[in-house]
Amino acid sequence: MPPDSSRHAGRMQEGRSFPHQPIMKNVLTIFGMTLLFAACSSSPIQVGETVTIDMVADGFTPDPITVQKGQQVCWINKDTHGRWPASNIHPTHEIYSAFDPKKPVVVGETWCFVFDRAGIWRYHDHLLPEFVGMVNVE
Ligand SMILES: [Cu+2]
Repeated sequence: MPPDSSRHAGRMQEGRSFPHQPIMKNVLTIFGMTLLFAACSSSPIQVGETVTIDMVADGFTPDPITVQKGQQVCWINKDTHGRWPASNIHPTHEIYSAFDPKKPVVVGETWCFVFDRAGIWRYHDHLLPEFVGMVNVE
């Protein structure tokens, strides 16, 4: 009787532990992937997130920023007059000519641009060229 019941108990424990293993593995895998994703998303900013730069009375904020190639960056005008973010060099904007709304962004409006070229892209406000910024595209 005692050997039988102990063998039975042993089998029961095995039977209990086996179904848990794949679940624990999945939990650990998901946990690991979450950590990896969190580590990757801290910096630089990942493609797909909305990256917004405020155009305020004293310039651009945040500045500088680092994004991945293909990232859309939006400039929102929180100033009290028209603003115009554009690629250097003022006044031609020829370093990255597509990086230019070609007209002022009115108060409260947003202008967005997708950076499809890696590089360090310096820009300025075409209406207030003393305001400068930088987008680092990796
Ligand atoms: Cu300019």
